[in-house]
Amino acid sequence: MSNEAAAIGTADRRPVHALIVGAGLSGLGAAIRLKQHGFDDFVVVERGSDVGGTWRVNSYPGAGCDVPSQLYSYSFALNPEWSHSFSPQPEIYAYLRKVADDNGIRDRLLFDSAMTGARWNTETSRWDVDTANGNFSAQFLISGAGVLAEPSLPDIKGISTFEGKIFHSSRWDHSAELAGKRVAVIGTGSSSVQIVPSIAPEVERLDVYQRTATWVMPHLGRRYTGLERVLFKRVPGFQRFVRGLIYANREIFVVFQVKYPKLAVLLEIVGRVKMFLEIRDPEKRRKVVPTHRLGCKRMLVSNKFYRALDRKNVDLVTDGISEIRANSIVTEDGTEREVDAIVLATGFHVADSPTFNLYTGADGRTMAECAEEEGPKVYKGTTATNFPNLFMMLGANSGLNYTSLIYIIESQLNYVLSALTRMRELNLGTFEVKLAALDDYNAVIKKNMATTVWATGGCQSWFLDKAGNNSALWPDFSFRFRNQTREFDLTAYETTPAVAR
Ligand code: N01
Repeated sequence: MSNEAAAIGTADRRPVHALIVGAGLSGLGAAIRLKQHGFDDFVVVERGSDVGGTWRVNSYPGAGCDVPSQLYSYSFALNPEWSHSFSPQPEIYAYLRKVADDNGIRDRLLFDSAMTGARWNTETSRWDVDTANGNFSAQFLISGAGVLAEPSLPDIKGISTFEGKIFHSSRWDHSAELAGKRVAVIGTGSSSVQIVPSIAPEVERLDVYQRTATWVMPHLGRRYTGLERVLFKRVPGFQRFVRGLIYANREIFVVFQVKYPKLAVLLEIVGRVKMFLEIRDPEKRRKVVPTHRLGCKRMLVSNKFYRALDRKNVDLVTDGISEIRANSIVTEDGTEREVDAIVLATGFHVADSPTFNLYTGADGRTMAECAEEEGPKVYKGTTATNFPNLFMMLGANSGLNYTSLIYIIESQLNYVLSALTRMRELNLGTFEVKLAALDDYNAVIKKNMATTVWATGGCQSWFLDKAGNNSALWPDFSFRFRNQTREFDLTAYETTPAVAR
């Protein structure tokens, strides 16, 4: 630590130029890009005991990525070794561990170091960050805490009285023996469609509790041939070329979801044919027909889910759950079904993530309080008024549901690096986005959002916040997000000079 750095921190706070929260896709990427660009004075605090974030914790049976493998890697670390065109979770987790090793950032990672609070200190113009493993004074804070990281547990009467195993999909209890048992899965989202076919053949009985039917599309995954892997490895540019083609192909979904949602009817035909071909039981087939436009909820992708539902040992329950008892689930029609274990595939807190309580801005309000009072307002998905020198990875309206989030993360990292470089060149100490710039930006987002399938498709989804606004997704082509984050647009910000210390 330099003398200058030591002078900036207080007695119990370690001074750092940048502190990164989380060692998932965002935090790991941020650490590597900072190091590559010579911003060497940073630490990464991670609540878990390894890198990987969502790809470390989501270890449920069948976990995998429904975005093509070729897009699911950093642009600076393509992986010619993917075994399949859509990767299983263990491979993605292994890839992220390897990326951490190959890029020499392990010495910056502080594991078992949950961030417990970050407060903007108006006197030092720095972030006071408390963690389970020491306290820091950081000039810049990069939050990579994750969007789908905080499990949403259903508030069902009697749930705490259940005596069997009960756990959330993202906190899979690997000690729970499900083979030969009566199991319930609550929820039919992206996690459930991977879990249900994986456990259905081994359990005695499986009750799948569906609140809302969602469109399921064919899974186009396959194993890569040896030749393809050799080409990826040995032919310069080949893998990047394939990646480019797949990227362009995925952007077509923007046409269905954002530009002309009515066209989604064409894809719904595919969904209907799939129901017909994969479910023989007419009653079950009737129950899986969605009542919303395709894309309104995140489209599901599976060739196994409907077939699993069609099994004799699987029941698709669409009556609402009224109560959970010591050994059973009771539905609103009065039926009681005995179960030994319950899997809660019930999604995550997104717009209402408890993480937002941890960040306290310049006026003393937390991010959660600001969002409650004004709605989650973020500029270019990354910065916010009242939170100087904070970069939020995957902040409001930067999410994508049809292509790789790594593309957005890398766009944001371009913005972060451009900001840090400009600040250093101009000898600036702080930045804070101007309210006018923030409002203008969000007015455009709101306008673009109005005609999307997420707003007009007739469904509830985790994309929407309490007020019914979609604060999760980016309503345009992903390359437009990339374009707007190429350079740090200093004119949109209030800045202050660096203080000589
Ligand atoms: O969660 P979800 P998920 N009683 O919120 C139901 C990503 N992901 O973990 O639709 C009964 O989608 C709820 O019902 P309803 C991906 O972005 C990616 O499956 O609200 N049911 C719904 O069916 C995805 O979108 C991959 O009516 C209740 C389900 O639980 C996101 O993670 C793989 C209930 C929750 O579905 C979240 O997916 C997996 C209640 N009280 C996940 N509460 C990839 O492959 C909720 N539900 C990249």
